[in-house]
Amino acid sequence: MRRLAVLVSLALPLVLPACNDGKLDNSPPQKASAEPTKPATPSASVEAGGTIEVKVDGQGYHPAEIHAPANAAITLAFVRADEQNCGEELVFAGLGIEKDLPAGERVEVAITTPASGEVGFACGMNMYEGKVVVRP
Ligand SMILES: [Cu+2]
Repeated sequence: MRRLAVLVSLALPLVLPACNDGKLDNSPPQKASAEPTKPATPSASVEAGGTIEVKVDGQGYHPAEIHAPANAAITLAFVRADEQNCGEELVFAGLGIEKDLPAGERVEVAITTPASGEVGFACGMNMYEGKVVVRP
């Protein structure tokens, strides 16, 4: 009698392919763009006979754009908070108005708006610019 020896070779090498060469990227996607928190040119309105205060600082005039009715008497009250800016001269070139703005003082400029268009003002070097825009 012959015994059949069943040899079962378990020596089968398991070769796992090294397929995972990718690096996991779990970083969050970048936000496309931050929303602006304030408009580039802050504006404000004044009515006929009214006064609007305009602050002057190192960034220019605030507001830099003032909406007003046509043919209206309005007053702009400029307040230059400190010396840390170059707003000491104020020029309304189209109206022939020039004023000094001493720091800490309130300087009122009375104008009459035109029938349409806008009236620009600037510092003596044209670095800061503002305008009164006539409402249509
Ligand atoms: Cu200037």
